[in-house]
Amino acid sequence: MKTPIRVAVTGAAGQIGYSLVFRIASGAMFGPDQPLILHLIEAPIEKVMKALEGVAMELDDCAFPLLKGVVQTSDPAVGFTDANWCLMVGAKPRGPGMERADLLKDNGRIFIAQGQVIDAVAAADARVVVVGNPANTNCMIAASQAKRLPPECFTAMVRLDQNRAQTQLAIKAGADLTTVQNIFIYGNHSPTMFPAFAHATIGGQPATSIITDTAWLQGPFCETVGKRGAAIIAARGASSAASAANALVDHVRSLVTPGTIHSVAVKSNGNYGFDANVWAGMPVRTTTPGSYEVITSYAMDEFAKSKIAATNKELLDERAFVAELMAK
Ligand code: NAX
Repeated sequence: MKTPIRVAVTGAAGQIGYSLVFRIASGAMFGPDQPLILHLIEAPIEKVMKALEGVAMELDDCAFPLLKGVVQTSDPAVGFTDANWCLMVGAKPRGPGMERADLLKDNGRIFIAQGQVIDAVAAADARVVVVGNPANTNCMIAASQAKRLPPECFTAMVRLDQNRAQTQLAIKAGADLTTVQNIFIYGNHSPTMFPAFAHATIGGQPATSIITDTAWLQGPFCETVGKRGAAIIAARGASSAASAANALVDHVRSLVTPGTIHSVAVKSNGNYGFDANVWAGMPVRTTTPGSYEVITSYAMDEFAKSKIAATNKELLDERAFVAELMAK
């Protein structure tokens, strides 16, 4: 029997949390032979902590063989202690009339504080994954506070966007989903993201040789993927939750499975024309469990370059909003 790993989840009583923690405890994220201890972290609000207690009770009631313990806390210093994986889902939602700049700053404060705590108390091999929006910028903010953990340990999730893009290509081509490969997301987790269809394959053939409607690829395809979150809200009256939790399972599962190539938002280091210091979606290959190398070999045509320039600009604008916060 392997030693249990510690998996911290913020916002564990929220929508995504409620879909996520049961999948983790079942073994979907780390595999059927990896026992784990869940650290459920929530905001220090009585009603929310009560709801978290209910989540923990339901985890008990599932009798998951791999689940070796559950910590419930509103104190990040307790929740992140010795955590091998820090899954940062909790964030403040955008309220009515709230400006994007205010959302960036409010969430920035959460990610500054939690980034500092993670750096101080998490396990030596800790990996941090940010889901709470604006995910790329929150990830950059958390990483900016780390003195011990290198920036490569901090990733943000664009896997939901990759999954959405894969499905849209399969539907358009009338092909089985599993035959669609190499569709990667570049840039921000926002409507400016770029699903690079020119590199995708369907049944081993270039996707563009099967879907020859370039106008559809450049227009409705990119828009549908970019605005899918809003479409889900319009239909469901609530934001994507089960699919977001599923994407986080995929993100981490791919990161612990050497050889997997998948979309992750990472510190750009100047790759693909992104500013060196923003966290941007791009393809990575998992090398050893929890580590990866960026795949830098994909060539970009003029259309792709213009899409990347737009999403890079948005990331730079977001960084400008929070620069003061990070400097403190
Ligand atoms: P909910 O509002 O249902 O849940 C968020 C939870 O976070 C709440 O229970 C809240 O109490 C908790 N929380 C707030 N501040 C906290 C703090 N300082 N420490 C610990 N917990 C805290 O939102 P949900 O639908 O679960 O979405 C969570 C986040 O994911 C949001 O920011 C959302 O925008 C973002 N998303 C990101 C996606 C992505 O692909 N990167 C897609 C789905 C989702 O929209």
